[in-house]
Amino acid sequence: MKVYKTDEIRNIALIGNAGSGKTTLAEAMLFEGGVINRRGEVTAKNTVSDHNQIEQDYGNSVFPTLLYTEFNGKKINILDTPGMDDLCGGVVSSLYISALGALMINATNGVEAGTDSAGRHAEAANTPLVFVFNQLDHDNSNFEAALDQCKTSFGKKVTVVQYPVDSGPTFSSIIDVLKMKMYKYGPDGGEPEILDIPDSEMEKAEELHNELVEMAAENEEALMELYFDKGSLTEDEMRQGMKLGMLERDLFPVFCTGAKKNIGVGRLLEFIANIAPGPNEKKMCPIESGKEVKMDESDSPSLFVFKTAIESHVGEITYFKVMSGKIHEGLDLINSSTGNKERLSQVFVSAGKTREKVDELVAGDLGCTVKLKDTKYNQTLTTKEADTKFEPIVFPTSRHTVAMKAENDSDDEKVGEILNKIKYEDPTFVIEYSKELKQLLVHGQGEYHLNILKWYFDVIHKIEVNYLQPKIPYRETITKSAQADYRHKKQSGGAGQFGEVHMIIEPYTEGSEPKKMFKFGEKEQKLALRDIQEHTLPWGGKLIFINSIVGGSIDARFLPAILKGIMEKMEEGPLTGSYARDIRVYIYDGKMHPVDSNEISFKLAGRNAFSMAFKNAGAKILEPIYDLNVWVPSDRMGDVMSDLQGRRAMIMGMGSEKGMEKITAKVPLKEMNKYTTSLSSVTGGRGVFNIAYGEYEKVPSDVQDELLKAYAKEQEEE
Ligand SMILES: Nc1nc2c(ncn2[C@@H]2O[C@H](COP(=O)(O)OP(=O)(O)O)[C@@H](O)[C@H]2O)c(=O)[nH]1
Ligand SMILES: [Mg+2]
Repeated sequence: MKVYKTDEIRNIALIGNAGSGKTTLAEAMLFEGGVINRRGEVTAKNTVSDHNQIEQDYGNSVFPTLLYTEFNGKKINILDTPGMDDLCGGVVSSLYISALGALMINATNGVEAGTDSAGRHAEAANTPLVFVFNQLDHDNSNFEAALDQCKTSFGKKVTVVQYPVDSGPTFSSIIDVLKMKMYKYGPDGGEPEILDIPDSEMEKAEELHNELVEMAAENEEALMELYFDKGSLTEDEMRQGMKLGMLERDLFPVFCTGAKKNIGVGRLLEFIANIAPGPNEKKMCPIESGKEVKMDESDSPSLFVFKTAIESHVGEITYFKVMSGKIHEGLDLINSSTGNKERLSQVFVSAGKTREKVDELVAGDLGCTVKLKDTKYNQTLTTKEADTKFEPIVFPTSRHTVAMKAENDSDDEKVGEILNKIKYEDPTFVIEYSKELKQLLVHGQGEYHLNILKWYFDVIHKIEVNYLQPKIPYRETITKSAQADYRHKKQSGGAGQFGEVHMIIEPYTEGSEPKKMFKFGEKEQKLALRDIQEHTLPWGGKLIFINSIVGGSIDARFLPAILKGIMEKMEEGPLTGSYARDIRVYIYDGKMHPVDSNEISFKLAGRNAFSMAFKNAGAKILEPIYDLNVWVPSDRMGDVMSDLQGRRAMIMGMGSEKGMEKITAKVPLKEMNKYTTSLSSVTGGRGVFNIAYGEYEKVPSDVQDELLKAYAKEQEEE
């Protein structure tokens, strides 16, 4: 393959709802560019893009696949992405490295769940878009209705460049209002006849042409003036204006295809090759540290890894974008995250599962390599001198968590190893062993996402694994002050043990001051504040430990042991065994024995005094509350709200955002089980949400009673 220069490269991500035709379009693009000479079909499981067994089993793309085609002297790198929002990791990374997203619309269905989410990811990545209306050959396709929906969701930036003359089963002709020509395709698509626009369409075509010219002129004053002077723009001026508009994301041009029949694909490629922004025209990915490099072949080489995949017989394949300079086989670079050396033993371009070795790749191009020692997605390879490190892609936080358990305990270790590999293939899986819950937690994007994970265990590794509901990390705290004394004494046989501790505990809140006087019934207790230690607890919250001992009733050397005893009890809270938090403890008196007092004795005395005081201090169970944002179509607001009310949600706000209603709420984690599925079912798949830990709050008393009962039962059984 010839070496393509930076301005001869285009990187596009195909995005949109599952089933809109991305994989089919990618296939036709490769065919049009002569990279393949026969088009495969998704249903026949023989497309270049959906080459993984899991994709063929599911009949759907699961990973982003890197492909390329060559057209009009340009190399067009294509990232075919999955449409299910559960698999959005691949969409996010593809949009990050592309200068253009092609948002596919199924003209039968209009704006779908995956259209909304793909649009949102493109916005977050600041990636320009074209809209590709596909499936125009369907009986029920309705270009106008789908276009209206897109304008409602994405605004009037959505501007027609093409519209179909005859959508439906006889679909064969497209009017192009940029070229002001009609493209007429034969039954096998491919090369069209380029005809004059028929009189019957002229008025509509001219109107749309003028709209397009206006949109193109809008982004540059000079063009706007020309347009007012002449009343039109030349093709070159149009190109310049459209490119600017696209780069600003002020113009989303609309194209028409019938991907399965290869209709409109060549013309779309021509537009991408001639007008769409190149890699050096979109703003460079920001750097975190090191030298600021330019997307130019003359600069020092650097590359950014956006995907790692494991393929049988090959091992790990590392996909990257050349960010600066040029790279070739045998080049030694360093990984700027780890400082380790890596050699590019081979450099490939990639078309699905086939790879072709190339001599050189220059800034802006996408490719892959194999046999790197230890370089994963989001890392930069660069020269030692430049030490450039690009900012990582920020993947969406998880929305669904399960606890994973091998059916046979003997498989536990293997399960851990497999998960550790899979998490590098799909960055949106987050694996965590919770010591607190004693569960292996897998965080993902939704139930579908986690079902895909299970497929690996069932089909590839043949290990039976089960998904369990994750336990809730409750906390315990107190709501009022209490006092307790405890004497630990053991004087039978051998060395004796003796320690006595008097303590007061009270609730701690951020910023509150310790007190010098407490009153329990008639009894007043005055306190000296001799030494105040603030301990930030590993599980959140604080323990304030105050030495209020006067007159040497306990030696200072025993205080660490008392603290240790309290900490032990806080790790295993007195109510339900959950971590305790936000408590202030005053140790104000006690007794020692000249011979028998030792650290063990004071640890036990501290622990038991704390436990006794805790139970008299209005102890409460706390539960984690999450901050939830939900976006729903307005006609589904009622259903979504009543579902939230059933989940003990506290609604914090409501508002409109991009044609959707946005609800913000606080919801207990306990009630968020399977929210992905229920939101999807009440909103016909269009509702989306994100969720993040907020704070701990006291549980309502009925929930506390339930938890206490459950804990008592558990203790009995043990
Ligand atoms: N009739 C028709 N079917 C299409 C068209 N494009 C794709 N398909 C079919 O729609 C289904 C989904 O296509 P696919 O490319 O997998 O969609 P993706 O999920 O967006 O990648 C497949 O069965 C395709 O053969 C089209 O333009 N017309
Ligand atoms: Mg696909």
